[in-house]
Amino acid sequence: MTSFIPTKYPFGGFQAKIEKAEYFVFGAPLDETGSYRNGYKDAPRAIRKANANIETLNIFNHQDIAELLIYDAGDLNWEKENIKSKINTISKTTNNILRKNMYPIIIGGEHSILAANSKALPPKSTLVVLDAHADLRNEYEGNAYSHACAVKRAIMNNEFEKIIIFGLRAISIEEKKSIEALNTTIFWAKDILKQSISEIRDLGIKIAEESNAIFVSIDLDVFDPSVAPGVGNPEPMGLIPQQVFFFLNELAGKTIGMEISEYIPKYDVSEITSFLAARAIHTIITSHYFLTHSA
Ligand SMILES: [Mn+2]
Repeated sequence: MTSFIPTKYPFGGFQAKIEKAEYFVFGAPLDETGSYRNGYKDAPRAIRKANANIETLNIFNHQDIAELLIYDAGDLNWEKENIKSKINTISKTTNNILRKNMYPIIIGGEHSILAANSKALPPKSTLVVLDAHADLRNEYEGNAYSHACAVKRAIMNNEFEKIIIFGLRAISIEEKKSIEALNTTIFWAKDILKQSISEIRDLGIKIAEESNAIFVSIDLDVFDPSVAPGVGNPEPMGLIPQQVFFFLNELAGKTIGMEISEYIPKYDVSEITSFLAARAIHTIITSHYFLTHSA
């Protein structure tokens, strides 16, 4: 039986009745395999707190989050579980949410939550990963569930129609070689940085048109460390919020769920990263609602 630690700040600010909810939020404070820093377990609380202090309208379409029926269960309560069992718990929870026709929003935790969520998704969906890193290692420091293996696990766990990595800029030689063999489309940060916002927006539109069901996996290190310092493995030459938000806003209508990961509050500066994370979730789900509920 999955249990949750309830939250004081339900995402969106208005806790819907679970029977009526269309969006289901839960925190997955996975904090096990950090290869450089740790402290991911404190992220869901900090992101919810930031969310409670941002304006409720989406600037792209003026959708108010107050109209969305969101149930926030709180954080998974799993003190005594090992990593494999935690991954299973996340996977089962996300799968249950999808089976009840709700939209899962998973607040990590480290990026290894993708190993869980990828297992829960319907086959032939499109996985859009926003990440500075490829996360394509088979195992890292002896652990197949390491955050450095998140995308590799996703590929092994499900039959995706397509896998897209957006904002990539840090990769090992082995990962580079393996990309060619995998059904993966890369949008390198160096190329995105040369594009105009309207070109990036058009790319989002094209991906949405070519996909039936998209799951979005945001590793916050896709952003430049100057705008998102509170992450596990900062990597320079990253994206700025405009480049990511115009892209995500176009994808949102086709999304069936999302996760956000790799935030570490103790390395943040002035809560920059938690407010960015809160706004990223807010933008995707309000745009999803706007695009799927307004005829
Ligand atoms: Mn990363």
